[in-house]
Amino acid sequence: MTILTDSMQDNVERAANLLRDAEHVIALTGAGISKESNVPTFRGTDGLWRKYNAMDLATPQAFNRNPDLVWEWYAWRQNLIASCMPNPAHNTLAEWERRGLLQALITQNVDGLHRRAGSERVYEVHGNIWAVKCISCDYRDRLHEPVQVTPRCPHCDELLRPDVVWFGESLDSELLGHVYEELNRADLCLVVGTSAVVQPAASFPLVIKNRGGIIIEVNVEPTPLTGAADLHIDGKAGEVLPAIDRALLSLS
Ligand code: BJW
Ligand code: ZN
Repeated sequence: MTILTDSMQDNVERAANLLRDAEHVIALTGAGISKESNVPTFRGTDGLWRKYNAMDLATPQAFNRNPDLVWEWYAWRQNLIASCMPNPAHNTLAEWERRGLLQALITQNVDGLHRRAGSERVYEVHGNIWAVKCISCDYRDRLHEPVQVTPRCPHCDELLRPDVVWFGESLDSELLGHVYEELNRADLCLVVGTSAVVQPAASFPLVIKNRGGIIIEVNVEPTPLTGAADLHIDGKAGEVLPAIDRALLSLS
């Protein structure tokens, strides 16, 4: 178990009190929650965008230009993610859902680690790395292993693409409708491991804040949301979330 500094422990206890008193808690997670599972983040010192240009890989234009290159990158990430396991931060959120403390989990991550940890009320707003869809017809499927060659549609023979949301693409409108229902019900948003720069997800917590709700942010760095947060806990998700859980258990 990690030993926390006094100020960190104070913040952890404040978070536990806020969570205990809230009525409808939701979480928004980003790549930072999976960092301790060894899934690379996008931004930051060893983030994916340091090595690769987002515009060469995560846009529909990039896929039209060079589908093999884009698939090569996704296949590399699928291989990497297949060998990763959920960490104590994913596990804590799953446990809070089972205990009725967490009503919904909105994630920008495509790695599927929240579901693997046991979370069920998960909204994967940027899609899932194991999902594919045809660029021409309505065909969709789930992969069971990393792709080896650029896959094609069994119905129309056009290219299949990863069913994820690239820059310039809209998020699924039905899913977004459910997300906004949650945002409009929630009185506390726990924001974990996101740089909060990619819209519209970065603004989700502000919907709650603007209705008088609370934002608790857990991140190893400040973000554009930090100013709006009622509490920023500067620490690793895999250490802070289990610490909040211990504090919650000692309250009850
Ligand atoms: C730890 C930690 C530890 C590390 N513990 N913490 C308004 C203004 C300007 C631009 C726009 C705008 N509205 C829309 C746009 C355009 C664009 C956008 O937001 N651009 C900005 C970058 C400026 N948005 C879009 O295009 C979106 N679509 C859209 O808005 O549609 C409507 C529309 C259409 C056309 C025109 C205009 C509007 C779609 C966005 C899709 C993003 N897709 C990606 C790829 C997904 C597929 C894949 O994974 O391959 O999603 S990009 C990438 O960024 C990925 C992530 O989900 C997303 C967010 O990243 P995240 O999770 O925050 O990760 P990092 O790496 O940025 O941060 C990690 C954090 O963890 C850091 O803070 C660390 O400190 C922290 N950390 N270790 C705790 N152990
Ligand atoms: Zn097709």
